[in-house]
Amino acid sequence: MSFFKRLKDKFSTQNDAEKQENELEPLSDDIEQEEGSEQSEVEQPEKKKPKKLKEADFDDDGLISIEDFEEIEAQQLGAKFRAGLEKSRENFQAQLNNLIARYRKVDEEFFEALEEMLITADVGFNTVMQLVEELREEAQRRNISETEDLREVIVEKIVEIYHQDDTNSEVMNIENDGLNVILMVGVNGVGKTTTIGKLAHRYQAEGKKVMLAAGDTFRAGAIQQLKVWGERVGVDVMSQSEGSDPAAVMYDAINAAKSKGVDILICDTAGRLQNKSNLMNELEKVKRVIGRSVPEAPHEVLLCLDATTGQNALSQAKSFKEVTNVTGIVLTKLDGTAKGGIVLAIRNELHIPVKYVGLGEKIDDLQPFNPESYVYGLFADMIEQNVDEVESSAENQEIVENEGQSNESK
Ligand SMILES: Nc1nc2c(ncn2[C@@H]2O[C@H](COP(=O)(O)OP(=O)(O)OP(=O)(O)O)[C@@H](O)[C@H]2O)c(=O)[nH]1
Ligand SMILES: [Mg+2]
Repeated sequence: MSFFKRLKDKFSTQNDAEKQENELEPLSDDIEQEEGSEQSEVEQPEKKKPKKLKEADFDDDGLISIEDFEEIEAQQLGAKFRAGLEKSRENFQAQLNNLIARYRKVDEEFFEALEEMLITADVGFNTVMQLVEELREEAQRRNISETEDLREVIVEKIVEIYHQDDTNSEVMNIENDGLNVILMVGVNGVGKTTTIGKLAHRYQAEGKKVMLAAGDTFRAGAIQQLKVWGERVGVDVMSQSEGSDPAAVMYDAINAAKSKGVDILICDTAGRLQNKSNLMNELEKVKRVIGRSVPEAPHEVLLCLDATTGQNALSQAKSFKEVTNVTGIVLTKLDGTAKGGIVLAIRNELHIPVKYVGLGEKIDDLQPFNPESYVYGLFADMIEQNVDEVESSAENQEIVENEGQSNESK
């Protein structure tokens, strides 16, 4: 199965939407259909299983199969990435179509133009050089001479290049027993507090007991903002007054979390400038206090980066990496940029995994990062169109062959 077909089958709800539309036809049509059922059965094209579950999909205990569950989950993820990456997709698809139309033959000029396109989309210089070098080799190895035939290889290579550096995984280091502590860090306004709210919502939905710690005692209104998220999600927020020592807030919060049997404590921190050494030192103090109370903690130090700041996000990450052991990146506001390539730059140039991406402001707009759903979001229309074209040309080929055979037998 081709790479594009696999992505389409996994993430697309295209066929389901059609099916659901059909299901919403007025009742009278159903009756009509029943009358002429023989004919309509013949005409029904083969469609993918609907996302809407039928009674038969549930077993005696009212549960659905793991396969159905995984299928629905992948489709929902695909739809989220598709919606969140709309701006980037419009940009990436238009640029790539343009390049393919302008340079029909695969040659050095095409590769140079592709390099330029990817660098402009924030993919990062070193990553682009590596990606395009591998494309050159692949094109030569597979004897691809038309740029049109490179579409799928380009998208496939993006996923490969992401996986290449797989020493760190996207999976969160969360243990099932005992208290887990997540520390959220980053500069002002990148989305730390919002991400904490969304993350609390996710974990709570998974059945975890969650608590929040209002460690941003610096900015006026920050404690209140976290409390609002706490109320929205329905979790406790531990706080002290504005201006108090963040390390003391964390210390108290950890004790409270332990006594209440909390599974996951998520700690907010003040937005800090990467060049302010006192603020960066304060972060180390917070980390030390957390580590003293729970030896394995913090289990995750998540650095929030705002995707719309492009290459600046990379330099922020480098500074934070110097003072604290960042275990993962949350790339926020990916919905707000047309330069979604920043994900690849972060992964390849910083060697820190992107664990979550923010695809909007709503509570369920934080999604675990996965390179396949990401490239699907970046190229969904192109992927679907390409698969449809290949399928219809295969069908036409079959018709021609069948006609040829029946003519021969005549
Ligand atoms: N579109 C979009 N907006 C987001 C996303 N994440 C956060 N925001 C918005 O970004 C703004 C800043 O978010 P905060 O969570 O307050 O950022 P912060 O890092 O806590 O800011 P400080 O506390 O000032 O350091 C808010 O308006 C959020 O709604 C996202 O994924 N997409
Ligand atoms: Mg905040």
